[in-house]
Amino acid sequence: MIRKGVSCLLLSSSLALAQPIHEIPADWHLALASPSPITVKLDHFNATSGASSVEIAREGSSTTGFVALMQATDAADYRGRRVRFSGDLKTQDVKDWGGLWFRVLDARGKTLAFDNMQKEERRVTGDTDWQRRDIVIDVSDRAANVLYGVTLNGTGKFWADGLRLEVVDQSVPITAKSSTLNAKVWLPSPLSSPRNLDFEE
Ligand SMILES: [Ca+2]
Repeated sequence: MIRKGVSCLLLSSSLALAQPIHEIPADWHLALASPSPITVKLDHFNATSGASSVEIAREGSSTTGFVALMQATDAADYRGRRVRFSGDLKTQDVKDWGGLWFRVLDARGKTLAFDNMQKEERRVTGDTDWQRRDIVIDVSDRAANVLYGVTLNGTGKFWADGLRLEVVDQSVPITAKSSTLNAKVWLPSPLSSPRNLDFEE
């Protein structure tokens, strides 16, 4: 996801930032590579679960760069099982695309499976009202952690709410095959189970 020529920052919800100010939801982390201003905040006017969603906005004329919210969880509850990562997504004037993403990592940090909805027929772009979207993936019995979140590539406004991570049976078709990628990814401290998936805090 990281593109050359663009500075990359990894931020945690525990960090206080001088400029710009990001309201990163509790238990989430922010990864970004953006040459133009971005805003991350809880939106109390647009929500599909509870009282708030998360809104990511990115300005500028260049669509180069991305913003990702991420959370890591121990894979114990999902190892050797098929999981569905789903959520409600909404966009406004998104140039390029937004989506959910999900990554399975082994104990050495190697990627065992990955999906980010980047393919043309699955990405969310332009103006869209709330739609339920999902990623279905087989978590290897060698998995140590799962890493997941939402991403906005390019510019515009993107909302997410009501995320859910659940085990499903084998009748649910997968959206991505397992693949081994050697690129190391940054792994925040894994939680024992997902938290604040509905962006209420
Ligand atoms: Ca919510």
